[in-house]
Amino acid sequence: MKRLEAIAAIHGRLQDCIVVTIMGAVAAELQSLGHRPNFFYLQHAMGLASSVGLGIALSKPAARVVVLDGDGSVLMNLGGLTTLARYRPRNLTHVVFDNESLLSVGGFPTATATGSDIAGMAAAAGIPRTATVRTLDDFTAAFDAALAADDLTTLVAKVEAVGPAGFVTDLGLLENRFQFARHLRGLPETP
Ligand SMILES: Cc1ncc(C[n+]2csc(CCOP(=O)(O)OP(=O)(O)O)c2C)c(N)n1
Repeated sequence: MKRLEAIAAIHGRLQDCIVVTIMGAVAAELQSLGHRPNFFYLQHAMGLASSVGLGIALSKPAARVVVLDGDGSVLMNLGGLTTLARYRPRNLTHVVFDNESLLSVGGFPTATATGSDIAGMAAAAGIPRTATVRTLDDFTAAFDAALAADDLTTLVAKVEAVGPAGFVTDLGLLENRFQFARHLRGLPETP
């Protein structure tokens, strides 16, 4: 499965969610499929997309929050999994695209290439719903099930280590930051 195909398969569903991505390849791929004011690309702060998603999910319980993460990023902030489990926001779906690689900085292998199991670590941290999927059909079914389940989910999608040719887009960091903040301010705080 290619990550771009996986994001394309759920892009329609993301219109109605708050979406936070990590930097680099994922951010550029999502933007290439169509940017929305409800999409925020967390540039540079590697490992903290799930933490930003957690804060938004807790402060906007009526919103459905989706984090698009990477294996290298999750491995840099494993404590983030325990914090997610501790607060258990039922409106948060944490997708980890596991390409077993730090693709955005040259493709060095991560520990998942030698067997470390992110879904297993998420389950051990106390995240109630976890799964690992390897095909596009399984990914879309598991993603839809996560949205429908209304509980905290970490969904690991094993994907090929391929990405876009470049990661720089014409959406400036500050433009994205202010647009996204305006979007959040317009959302209700209670369900
Ligand atoms: C604290 C910190 N260290 C290093 C980097 C450089 N960096 C940017 S993207 C990236 C790799 C991210 O890997 P992963 O989450 O697996 O996503 P992928 O690039 O494979 O899509 C690295 C190391 C950074 N942005 N921040």
